[in-house]
Amino acid sequence: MPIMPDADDVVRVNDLPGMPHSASGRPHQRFDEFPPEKLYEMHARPFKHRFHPDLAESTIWGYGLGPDIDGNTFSPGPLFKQRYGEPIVTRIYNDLPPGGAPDGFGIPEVTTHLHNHHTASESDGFPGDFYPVGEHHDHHYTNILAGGDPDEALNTLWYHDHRADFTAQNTYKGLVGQWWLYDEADSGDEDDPNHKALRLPSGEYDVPMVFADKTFDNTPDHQLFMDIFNFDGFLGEQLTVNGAVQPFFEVAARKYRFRLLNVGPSRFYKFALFNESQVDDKKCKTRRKGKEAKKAHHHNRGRHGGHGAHGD
Ligand SMILES: [Cu+2]
Repeated sequence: MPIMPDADDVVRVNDLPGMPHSASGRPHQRFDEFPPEKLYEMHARPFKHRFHPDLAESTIWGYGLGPDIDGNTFSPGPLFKQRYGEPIVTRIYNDLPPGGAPDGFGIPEVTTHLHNHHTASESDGFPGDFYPVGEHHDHHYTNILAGGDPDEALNTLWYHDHRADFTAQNTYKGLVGQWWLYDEADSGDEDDPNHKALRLPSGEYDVPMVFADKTFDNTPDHQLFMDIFNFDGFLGEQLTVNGAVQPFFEVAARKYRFRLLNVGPSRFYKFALFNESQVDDKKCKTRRKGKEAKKAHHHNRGRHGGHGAHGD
């Protein structure tokens, strides 16, 4: 199973000239009161992504930085690990293809919402705040508790394109990512000596999983397909996790934290964990099928600099 790269490693920058820039023209509130301690720059842009070793590369949309477009653009996007009390700014450029994509879905206008985060309106990725190709917007995340209330603490968040009427298409095309927020309790350190810390599994044992169902078309290069006229809820034929079709993840015999995120477009999931010594015959069959598939999927592991828990 691929693991998304840490945003600090792939999209963190030292300077954002002209900060804070507002694509909507509305000024940033209380910017000077919460000066950013970390800066990020991401470009929403097309790149080539392989969902499965048996599939050709699909051109989808993701977030990245730098001239190596296919090597440094990601979907799901870079994984943000932030902390309460540390304001940041993320600048997002719209580098999508003018006129859109030839596959008939997705619109090259963006506005990026950090889902559930307590964000000032001009940084919140409001659906109507979309901007065209070539423009950029600075999202100022103060990372303070709403009303100073510790019960308002949020920890597992995600960001996604939010363009009015095209959110499903643009997110299906890849404009999604996970965004974590630590605090004193959920501190990101399982050995934290602080008695208030939950000491949840951390590091490589704290695992993002972005679930998305996708359909690939019948052309020789198997591009991503979406039926945009299905308003009852389009369902993809293949299940992907972190951008790979049915990947495997080898685990150590210890506690893990799995951060399960369903990014749609429409499917419901029922998740279960079970011990292989306890499965009945029917489930064993499913599992055997999985084992055969494992060989084919093997090199799906470790993409994006990912890791298996052991020896991978
Ligand atoms: Cu959302």
